[in-house]
Amino acid sequence: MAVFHKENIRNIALIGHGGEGKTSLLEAMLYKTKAIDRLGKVDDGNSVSDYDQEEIARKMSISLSMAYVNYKDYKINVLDVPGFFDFEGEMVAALSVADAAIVVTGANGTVPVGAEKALEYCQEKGVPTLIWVNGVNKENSSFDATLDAYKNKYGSKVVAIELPIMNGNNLVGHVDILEGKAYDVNKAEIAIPANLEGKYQEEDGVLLESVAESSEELMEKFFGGEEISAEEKKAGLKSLFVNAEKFPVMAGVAVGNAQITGLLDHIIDFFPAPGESIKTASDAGELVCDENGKFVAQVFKTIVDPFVGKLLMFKVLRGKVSNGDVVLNVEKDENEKISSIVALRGKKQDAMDTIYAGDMGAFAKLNYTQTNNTLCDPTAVVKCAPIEFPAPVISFAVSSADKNSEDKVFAGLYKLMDEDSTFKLEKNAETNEMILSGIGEMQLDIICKKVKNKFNAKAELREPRIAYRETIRKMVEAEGKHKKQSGGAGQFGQCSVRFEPGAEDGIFEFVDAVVGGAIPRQFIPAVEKGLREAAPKGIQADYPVINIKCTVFDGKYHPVDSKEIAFITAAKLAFADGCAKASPIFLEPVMHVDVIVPDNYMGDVMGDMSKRRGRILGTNSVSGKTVVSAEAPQVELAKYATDLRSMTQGRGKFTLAFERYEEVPATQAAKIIEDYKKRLAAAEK
Ligand SMILES: Nc1nc2c(ncn2[C@@H]2O[C@H](COP(=O)(O)OP(=O)(O)OP(=O)(O)O)[C@@H](O)[C@H]2O)c(=O)[nH]1
Ligand SMILES: [Mg+2]
Repeated sequence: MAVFHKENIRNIALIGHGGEGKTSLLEAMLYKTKAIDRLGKVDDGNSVSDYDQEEIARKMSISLSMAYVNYKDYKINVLDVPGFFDFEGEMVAALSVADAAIVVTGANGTVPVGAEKALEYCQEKGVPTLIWVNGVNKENSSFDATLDAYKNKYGSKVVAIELPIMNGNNLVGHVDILEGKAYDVNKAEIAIPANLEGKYQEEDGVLLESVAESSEELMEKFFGGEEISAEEKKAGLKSLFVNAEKFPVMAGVAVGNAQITGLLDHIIDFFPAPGESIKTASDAGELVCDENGKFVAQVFKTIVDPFVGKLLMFKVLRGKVSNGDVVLNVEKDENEKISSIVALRGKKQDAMDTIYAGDMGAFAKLNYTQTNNTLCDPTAVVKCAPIEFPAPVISFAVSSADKNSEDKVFAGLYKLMDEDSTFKLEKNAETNEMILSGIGEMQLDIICKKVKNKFNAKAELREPRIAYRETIRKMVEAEGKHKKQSGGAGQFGQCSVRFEPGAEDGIFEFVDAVVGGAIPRQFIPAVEKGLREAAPKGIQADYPVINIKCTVFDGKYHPVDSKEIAFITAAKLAFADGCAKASPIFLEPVMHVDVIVPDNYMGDVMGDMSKRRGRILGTNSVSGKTVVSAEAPQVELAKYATDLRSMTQGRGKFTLAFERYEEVPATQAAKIIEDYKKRLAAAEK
């Protein structure tokens, strides 16, 4: 394959709301540049970038995929990002390496939430973003209404650079506002259609005003009424675009006789080359994209294939890498020998010898490397700033449907974790459950499907158990007596214990107040041991008892039959009897929640919190959004990620942190006991 240097490389991410045509647009780019000889369709399951079994089944992207497009003398690396909210991590990964983004948006006159979130993220990170109004051939579509919707939301940041020329539902050409010319679909110049003249003048005015902002010189020309040439317009808008100050808007069609050539041209002449827009941070400061420097690359995505092994997508940030090189994995502190570099087109791999700074590819056959690792020249160690993936917000307990394939389920899940940095698998030591956490229910469901497809084992999800605690509210005294005299040596131990709320360490306190040898000294530790063993096993259910003080103050013994084990058992009996009478209660974990929503959702969020037994602590305004701070029981927040998403159409975010334990109300306590009995019954079966 031809070798590409940074001037001739463009790295772009296709992002936006789900189902607006990102994957189709990439397919069209490949088709129009003759990389493929027929235009695949997402719906037919034969597109280049939606190749995974689950993507084909669901007719949607679920994982970031990469394909290079050769156009003129350029290599355009396109990252096709899934739009559905659960896969936000894929967008974060793509935008950590892309030098620009294209928000693909339908032509139905609205700004969908996915596009809004994508633009917000790009603005936050300073990623140059073009808006591609897709599917102008669809019934009832309107480019003008869509442009207006974006202008209403983003004001003068939005600048049309092309107008589609429609004949009914057919796209037959476009007006290039930068050049002030019109072209048909074969790029032959035509007159600007009379019905578009007015619109063209209007948008050209917006464009000129925008361009004037790019330099003093153009500003003077603009106000002086002097003509600004097409070249000046292009250069001015390019610098505003590259600085993420303006969103140029174009339109087209990604299916059928796809119309996207204008986009390809703009990608090569308008979009930033690597290093021109996004700066790469590292522990040694900014990394300058220079192929003569020492090698540094960052791995931004891993694909796991049970047969082929792992494929690691990377971007070379400095220097170059060739087969045969030995590089250092900085995070793992291990050397890796590079032996298989490929360029990807969906699942298709094209072997490469060398990749230069600014370009992307994938490594196969590495031993230690994972997503978010830096690979570098061992003589110039530097660590890239890590990609900050979104933290998990929803959890389920995961188990194997079939007891015999438990190992396979967990091994599969651990392997898939390489592929998706936004889910975690952890054992909850307290409830003894394996907890699978992620961004949304669909993501976790798909992970389980992948375990089935790729590792042939069935994983099951259920709501996780809450780590309740138990305690007592009253002081009581109780007696425990253990006596056994059937055959052989007997056993005898008896103790009187006072149980009361409160413990020095907040968990368990033991006091020996036995006088006069009612229990001989050597058996006091046995009493303590019995009580300490009983406490973690619960009172009304099987949750650990905390904040309890146990004072042994009396007892009886037998000179022959008293043994350690007899006092341990007696103490346990005293514990069960005493605590049951001491007004036992359950305690539940209460979480601190910060919910970040656009202002107009504040009321809904607060109302909903009170239905969850939540307490509002306050509200705050942060960069145009409201932060609602509240406390609510963990059990009421189990599916908050899903509920908040539907309450805010996906615009809300939240963080959770454990705050403290609090008493469970009686109705809730009854449920806990019922659940415990069910578990007991199930365990007996
Ligand atoms: N008429 C028309 N349909 C289109 C166009 N582009 C895409 N579609 C259809 O829209 C649907 C969704 O297209 P995709 O390419 O899968 O959209 P996506 O943005 O990749 O979706 P996600 O990956 O799920 O976010 C498919 O049925 C496409 O055939 C277009 O330009 N015109
Ligand atoms: Mg897609």
